[in-house]
Amino acid sequence: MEALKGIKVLDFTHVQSGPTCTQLLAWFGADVIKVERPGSGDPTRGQLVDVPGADSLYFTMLNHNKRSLTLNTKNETGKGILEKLIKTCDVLVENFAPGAMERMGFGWEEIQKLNPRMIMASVKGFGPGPYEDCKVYENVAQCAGGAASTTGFLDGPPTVTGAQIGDSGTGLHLALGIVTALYQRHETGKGQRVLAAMQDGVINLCRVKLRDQQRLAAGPLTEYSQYGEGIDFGETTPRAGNDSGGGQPGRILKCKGWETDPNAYTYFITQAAAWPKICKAIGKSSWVDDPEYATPNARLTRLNEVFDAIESWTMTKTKFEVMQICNPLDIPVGPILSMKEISEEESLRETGTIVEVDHPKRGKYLSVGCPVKLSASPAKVERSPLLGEHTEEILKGELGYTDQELDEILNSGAVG
Ligand code: CAO
Repeated sequence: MEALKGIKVLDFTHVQSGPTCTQLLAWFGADVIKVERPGSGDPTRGQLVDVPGADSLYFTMLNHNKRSLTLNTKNETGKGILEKLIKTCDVLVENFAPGAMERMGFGWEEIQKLNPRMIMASVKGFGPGPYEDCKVYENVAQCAGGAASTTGFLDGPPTVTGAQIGDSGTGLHLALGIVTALYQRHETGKGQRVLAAMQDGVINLCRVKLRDQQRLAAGPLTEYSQYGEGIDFGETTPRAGNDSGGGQPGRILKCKGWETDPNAYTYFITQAAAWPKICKAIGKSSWVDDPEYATPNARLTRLNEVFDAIESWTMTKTKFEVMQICNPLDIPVGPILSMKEISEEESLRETGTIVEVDHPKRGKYLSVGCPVKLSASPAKVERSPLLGEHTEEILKGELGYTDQELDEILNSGAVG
């Protein structure tokens, strides 16, 4: 039994943020009907194309387990079909530019009138305020949400991260809002609006950086490397390079092969409790009781020396050997895994986090499966739909149009 079986989602999402959300709902068992513009569909179908004539990986990896309905929602017949769909679905998800749903004639007021139980969920770049009308993309959200100003090295420019925290991160937030609203609907019988602004989602993920902003009032942030290096703090949370955010000094260190392999590195945390074991492992047993090194406070001004010593040791081992040696000793380390290594990792295939999917036009490709595992609702990853693949099935099966009505709809240009 799938957890969201019976829930119908009218999916007006495109690009990345919204599709991430509806893909999760689909994996949890919801029937997700992706509404796409006739002829072109979600613009990502044709972006970053690697197999000519086939939907791109950008699209296929974000739209598993959905059905595709082509519908021109600005055409009169199309509007009528959309009204019917709104009446039969539980959730409408959209990430259009601000005001697009209203311009289409389907703002929250109209949707409530058509279906008071409908949950209308939106991703927007910003919440209400000076920027609410702006169109926003991933890196804009990373910048406006505080991630870029706190990422990178102190002597370098603000930096964006490879993790799509603005798009996929906001999609995750929205999915939680939707299932929460569905839960509340059991009590109230009514739908509600759910808004996840990309700026807000990124700020939420940067929570510890706002923590540090406030801690500055009480003095320098001693766990940041710049403290040990004698560099003054300014008025705002600085970029911390690869420092660990939890108050335990950590860095990325070279491992065997670093000269030729850009990912032959390990993360290494000098967690206080593990200090004696770290010293013994790297051949510096004398540091265990030496008052110059024995306590976290004593080490703060010596972190460069400490990490240099650890690195001299990690450079003699592969990143996996470092893991094998340190894990049993409870020394927190982690290999820097490349995307190639992740795609080839057997254990990730076994858990369904990395899955191989077959597609009629592009053949087999790798995708990321559902990252949240429900014991009673396992997610089976199915390929993304071709454009309009389920149009007829939905119009006849869900909305009850006859063959003759279907012909009229086709002739009207509302679908196709
Ligand atoms: N039938 C008829 N019209 C349709 C349609 C359909 N099936 N689907 C979309 N359209 C229309 C919309 O109604 C809109 O028309 P108007 O401009 O006349 O209102 C038009 O297509 C364009 O939609 P859009 O505004 O969403 O697209 P855009 O390329 O201008 O902007 C984006 C893209 C992503 C910047 C914008 O949608 C946005 O800011 N979304 C919110 C934030 C977000 O999710 N960003 C992340 C995107 S991933 O990096």
